[in-house]
Amino acid sequence: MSQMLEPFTSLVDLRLGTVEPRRDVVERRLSDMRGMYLEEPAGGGDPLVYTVYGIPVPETGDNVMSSTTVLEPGTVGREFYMTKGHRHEVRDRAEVYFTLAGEGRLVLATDDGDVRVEEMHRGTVNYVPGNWAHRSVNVGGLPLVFFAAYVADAGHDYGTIEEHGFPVLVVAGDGGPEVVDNPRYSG
Ligand code: PAN
Ligand code: ZN
Repeated sequence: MSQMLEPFTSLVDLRLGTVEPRRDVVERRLSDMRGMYLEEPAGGGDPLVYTVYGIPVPETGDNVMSSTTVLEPGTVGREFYMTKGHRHEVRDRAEVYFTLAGEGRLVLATDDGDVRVEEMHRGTVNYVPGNWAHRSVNVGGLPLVFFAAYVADAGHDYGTIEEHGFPVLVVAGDGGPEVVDNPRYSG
């Protein structure tokens, strides 16, 4: 049996994506994404790529974990800034993404190499079924801000994506974002 929790309330800034009270903030910089882009990042510094503001609860199957993600605009080569992407450690755990600001794409893939690319913009609710690896990509010029909620015992498995990547990349094309095959994908 998990412990009884007291009800509590958090406040999300719908434009900035920050959460009050601040409990658990994780920053990912370009150096944390080493090897995930086709091209080596050019230029100096180590820019912030995204921030996750967590609303932590005990990691049990009867709780719902939630967070906001603020994904900065930018590119490495032709690839847009993106999250690392992961599968859930407990593979069948599902998740919901609700976009508050910005414009993005949600790339999803199964172990069999099935792939989907879903739209993200203010108001979209993306359902991420269990067994689909997922990564979000900022294809706009402003921060992409979304709220995520998932079964709290899901856990995050980054290793598979770090090793194999996703089957497709989202890149800047002449007429806007394009989805292209990932030449380095090894399924
Ligand atoms: C999200 C992600 C968040 C950051 O809350 O964890 O957007 O992406 P990475 O975890 O891939 O770095 C989620 O999908 N949680 O399960
Ligand atoms: Zn997830």
